Amino acid sequence: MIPLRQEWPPEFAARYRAAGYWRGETFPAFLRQRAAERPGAVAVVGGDRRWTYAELHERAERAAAGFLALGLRPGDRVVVQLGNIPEFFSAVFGLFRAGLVPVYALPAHRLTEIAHFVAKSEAAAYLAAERGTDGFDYRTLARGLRAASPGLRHVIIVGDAAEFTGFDALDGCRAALPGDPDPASVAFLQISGGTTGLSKLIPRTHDDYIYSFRASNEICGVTGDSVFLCALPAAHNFPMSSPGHMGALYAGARVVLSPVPSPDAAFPLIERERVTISGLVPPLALLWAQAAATAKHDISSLKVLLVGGAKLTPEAARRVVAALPCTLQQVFGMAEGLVNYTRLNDPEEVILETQGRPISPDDEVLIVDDMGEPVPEGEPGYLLARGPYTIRGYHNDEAANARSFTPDGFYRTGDIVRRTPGGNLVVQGRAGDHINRAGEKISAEEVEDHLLAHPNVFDAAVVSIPDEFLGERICAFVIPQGDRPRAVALKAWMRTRGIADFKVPDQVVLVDGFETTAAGKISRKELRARLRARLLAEEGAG
Ligand code: OOB
Repeated sequence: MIPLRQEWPPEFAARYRAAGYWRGETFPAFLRQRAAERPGAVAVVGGDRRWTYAELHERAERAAAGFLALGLRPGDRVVVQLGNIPEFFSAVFGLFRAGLVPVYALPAHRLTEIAHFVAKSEAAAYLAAERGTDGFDYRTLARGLRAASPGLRHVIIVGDAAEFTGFDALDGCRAALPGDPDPASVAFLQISGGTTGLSKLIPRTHDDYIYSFRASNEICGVTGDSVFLCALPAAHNFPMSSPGHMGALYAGARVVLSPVPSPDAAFPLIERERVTISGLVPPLALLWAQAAATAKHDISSLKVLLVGGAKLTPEAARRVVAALPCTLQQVFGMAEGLVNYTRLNDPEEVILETQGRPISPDDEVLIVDDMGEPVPEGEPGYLLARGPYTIRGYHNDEAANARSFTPDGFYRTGDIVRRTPGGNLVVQGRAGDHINRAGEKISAEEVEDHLLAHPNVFDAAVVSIPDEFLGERICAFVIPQGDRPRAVALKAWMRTRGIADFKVPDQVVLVDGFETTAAGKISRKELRARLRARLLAEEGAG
């Protein structure tokens, strides 16, 4: 199998190499190096397990040999659905070592989504844990997946594997392991928060991704003495690379896994492990801030808290800063690439009121109007990005690529931003019709398509509604047909669709019809905007 590539034009690739961003490093090589340099240092802590760098390296080697012994071949894609457990790391570093390509699913994803990732990536295997923290049995999902995905050759399970292959028993011939992968090849596929329809797959190379977290380490102050608490799902791009668990492992630091992000789970770990840095989405940061006031645990070791994934308002930022004993660092990033940070020594107003500035001197950021022309400095516009760790295209999706990239290779982020005189970005909104629910991006169209499959739904329009806690919540306007469905029943039915729970509408409003203009049909986008405005006006009045 030919390694997947992500193509930057040769003159860009040459520039990024010459500037020292792309250094030819790879995931297997850096883990091997850390294991050689600091074999006895603790790399990963999860539950009562503490793996040193030597042990993590050894486990990854064994898993890699085991994957190949099963018949998987370098270049094959493997959908990985693991929560915050140490095996996340032995599995993905094992895959990297064997030249296999992880496709990162979230623990919350269900059969419909996993089957889509398997189909889109043409995955040869699915790797999951027996159960999640919520008790969900992924072996049941795997059985459905087998039926839905004829191309899938293996199911590998961490824990009790039932009829599937057990991850812990994997082993094989070390001599069969390949050399280090091409640094320019695709290391893994990340999942996009779909703006239109289903999630797209984001190919990231060793070169580009390692640059992004190596540079993030510098900006966030991560060194070999840091202790990173991974409280968000490890498969998310934010806790993976900003600077994330991968940044921490690159630095030779310690990664502590919290099974869930609540203060109840996280604070005792911060105290016990003397955690120095973590990252949260805004609703959780507020929850931590609230809990800190009455916390029994000593969280004074925490030096930096990154907050991103959704907009942190200045007011919320002030609350976080007042309540937590650390420096707030805002991060505005995307799995497609571009990441902005406020800097640790920025003036307070920058930290509270902006989402920071790009990682790299070679990040090219344009803020443009509807016609694609740059807006006057300081005015809001659509953010376009190009640079040494921003992709040039999605995996296997020409239609999305035509929409999402300009002819000269800028990624259309869909975010509306303005730039302050100091060069920092402030996120003001977005162009697309997705809902940012506590950092999870949900496509309105995807949720509408599910609703339309219900026999008593004639039409549906899904919109985001501002929510005090979540930032935004999902509201579905539904025109019924036949028996009028009840909102609770519709929500319960959505839960049977094999989708992540965070996509189930928080609110269902039954309506008699959707207004049309005098001229007839209006666009979905316009319709969603009008329905949202009407509901907000009614709520405001009521
Ligand atoms: C992160 O990545 P994704 O791919 O889940 O979502 C990207 C989108 C951005 O385009 C933007 O709409 C929104 O999430 N976003 C923010 C934000 N950070 C992300 N909107 C407002 N303020 C922020 N601070 O969410 C992600 C990836 C890497 C680092 C951090 C977040």
